[in-house]
Amino acid sequence: MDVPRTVQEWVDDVRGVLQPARVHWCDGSDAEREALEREAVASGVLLPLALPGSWLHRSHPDDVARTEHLTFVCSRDEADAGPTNRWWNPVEARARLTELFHGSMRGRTMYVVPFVMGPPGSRFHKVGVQVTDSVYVALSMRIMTRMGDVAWASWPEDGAFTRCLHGLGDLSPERRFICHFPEDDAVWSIGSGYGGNALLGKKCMALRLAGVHARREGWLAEHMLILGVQPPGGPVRYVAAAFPSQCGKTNLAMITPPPAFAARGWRCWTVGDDIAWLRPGTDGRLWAVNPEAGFFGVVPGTNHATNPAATDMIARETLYTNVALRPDGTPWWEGHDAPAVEGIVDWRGQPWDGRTPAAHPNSRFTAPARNCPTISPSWEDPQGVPIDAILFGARRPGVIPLVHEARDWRHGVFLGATMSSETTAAATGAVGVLRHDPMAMLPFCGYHLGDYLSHWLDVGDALPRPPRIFGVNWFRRDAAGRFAWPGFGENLRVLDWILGRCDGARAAVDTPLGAVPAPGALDLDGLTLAPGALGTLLGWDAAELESEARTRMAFLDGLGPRCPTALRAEGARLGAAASAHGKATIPA
Ligand code: GTP
Ligand code: SPV
Ligand code: MN
Repeated sequence: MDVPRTVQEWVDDVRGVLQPARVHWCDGSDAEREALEREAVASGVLLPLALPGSWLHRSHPDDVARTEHLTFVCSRDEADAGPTNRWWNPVEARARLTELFHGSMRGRTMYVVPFVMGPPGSRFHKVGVQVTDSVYVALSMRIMTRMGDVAWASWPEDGAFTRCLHGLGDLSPERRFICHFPEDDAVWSIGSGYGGNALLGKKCMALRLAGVHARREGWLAEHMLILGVQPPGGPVRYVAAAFPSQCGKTNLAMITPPPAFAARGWRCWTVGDDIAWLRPGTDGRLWAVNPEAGFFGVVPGTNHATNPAATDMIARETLYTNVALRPDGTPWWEGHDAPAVEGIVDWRGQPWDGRTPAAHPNSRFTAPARNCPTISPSWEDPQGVPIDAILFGARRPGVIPLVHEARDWRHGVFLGATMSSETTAAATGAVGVLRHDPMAMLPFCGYHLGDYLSHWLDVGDALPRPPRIFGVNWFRRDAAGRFAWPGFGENLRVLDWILGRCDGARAAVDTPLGAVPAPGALDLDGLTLAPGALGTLLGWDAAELESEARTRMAFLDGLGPRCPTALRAEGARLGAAASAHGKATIPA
């Protein structure tokens, strides 16, 4: 297959600036993977692990998470980036980054990585080409995307591709920039080798830039997992769920039914764990694909009790980043199945002191989707899968119930648009700070957030059979500060209620925020909750919700005049409903 001339010309251009010693065009073959792995071991970028086909990469200690304050939307008009993005004039951004890129690959290899996002040949797929000087990034792109010659074979007739320029630079956070050029369908990233900053097909292309296309073309590019849930004897039903980074997407996407449900024959199927592209189908429903081909998941906390599917998946052909190493050459982390042993080397490569985390809290696995034991037979279906319910979830120690249901699409968009969640180690900065994160897209929306929310309303208006929308919160805490809900596999109980609601078959009671399970409507067979836990999980307090309504309104006001008035009306309705209810609490 010939390389398209537009690609050849672009690669020649950037090569002139970067001045690498060598250029390697990736073909995606196994022989190439083996050669790149050998090269990476020789240069100290990868250490072999005592797990089949698996490697450890230790990043620069200042380069362990996304850096949102260094991530820019470089639209021509500043107003198009909106109040929640950092904007940089595209001409100035290009000039500054060209300086940094200039000669930055001298003496090094420049990898040209063609890739496809979405099932090749489907109406969902998009192609990109990433240039990088990181062999770790090239190998990661091979797992996370359909990489190599398959891209040339899937080249679109209009020749449109995303130009992804990536360089490690000097890895200094002072000279680290991740710039998006929506008008040119391009990303330039320098100074970081970390996932979301460096695997440009992922957040940069499949969310920030794809979102701009999606708005124009009437579809949605979202920070969502896609999960198939199969009740006993029934067909598979699909849900899509948006939770902020490190708030449980991968774990829910790979959920294992709890024993009481498994015994009755429930099955769950993984379609995607981080990004969903959703389009209206001819049947009036919303259909979703996972544009990725692998999982870039949080390692700490992964074990056979929390996530057996991921635990099995990452026992082979896995690229680990910033985990600890045991003397037998196997990886270890906080929350591993096995207890710590003598002689652990921490994520920095130092003897572990036993006081600080051995694995970085944002240490990650990169593993191919095909190795996931729960991967759905439909995960590469070019049509996607039809979505029955959309979930918006957040990390909220208080106020927000375990589950609540929106009255309709508009109310659901309000619930998603105004959700907030505690920050996590997935991005640099303070952890545990409550912030608004609309649809879990605050860091990933590549255009004006007000326009994005209008687009959500428009998509719903055009859908004859829209999914129902729910809010969930696995992270509510009791008076002693413990999680009131066991989470993980037990979350299937909530999905069961949600699907029941979609069928009109489960009871609910209204609260100002939305409908919650009526007493007895949540299937708790085989689960013992602490006394009072259900009250904590489903109860509500009028004063708390009034205050919640005020914060949500203030957030919408901050978006300015481009924020849809329909959402403000929902905010006002929430405030009024909360004050009208006085001090009511749902008896659980
Ligand atoms: P990103 O890859 O950053 O987008 O994260 P994610 O949304 O996929 O989150 P992930 O599933 O990796 O979970 C993040 C953290 O939340 C891990 O430490 C999990 O152990 C924890 N977690 C996930 N699900 C649950 C749950 O149901 N309850 C509790 N208490 N913790 C959970
Ligand atoms: C997230 O932070 O939401 C992730 C990891 O999924 S990254 O790919 O770095 O964005
Ligand atoms: Mn994510």
